[in-house]
Amino acid sequence: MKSALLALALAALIPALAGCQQAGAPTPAGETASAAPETKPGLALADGRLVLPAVKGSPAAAYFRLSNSSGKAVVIAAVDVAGAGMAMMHQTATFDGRASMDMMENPEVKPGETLEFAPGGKHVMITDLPEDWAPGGSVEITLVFSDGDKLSAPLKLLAAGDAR
Ligand SMILES: [Cu+2]
Repeated sequence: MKSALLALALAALIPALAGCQQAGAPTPAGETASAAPETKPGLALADGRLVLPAVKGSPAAAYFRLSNSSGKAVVIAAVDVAGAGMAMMHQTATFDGRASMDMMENPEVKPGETLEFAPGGKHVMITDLPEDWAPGGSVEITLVFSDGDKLSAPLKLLAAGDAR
């Protein structure tokens, strides 16, 4: 009886440990991305890039183009950048000469449309970056759609001055 309980406890512990190691170890750029990328028919994420902050500890911004050649409108429900703390969709707005950021809730991409995340406009703001992220590397972004489908693609890591 006791050993059965112990075996159960161990079985529960092992996946947890494996998860920890995965999160802690610096994953070589893009390796997990190419292993099993999530795809959504008709949806393509192009020109993905993540601009590293000039100052360590500051948030980073990611940009890309999402095109929808499926026959249906899609809604982005959430976004995740592997290895980072938090990723949020923001929209930069200028009002009376002042720039501000608004949270962007569930942007929609209609059939045939391309949604562009670019400097000065829509961006994904990413906090708690791993120490070892450096220009030239690549990380994986995953978009989660309102229907539960996911799409993952690489983001090229760029230095702060290389924003475009
Ligand atoms: Cu922002």
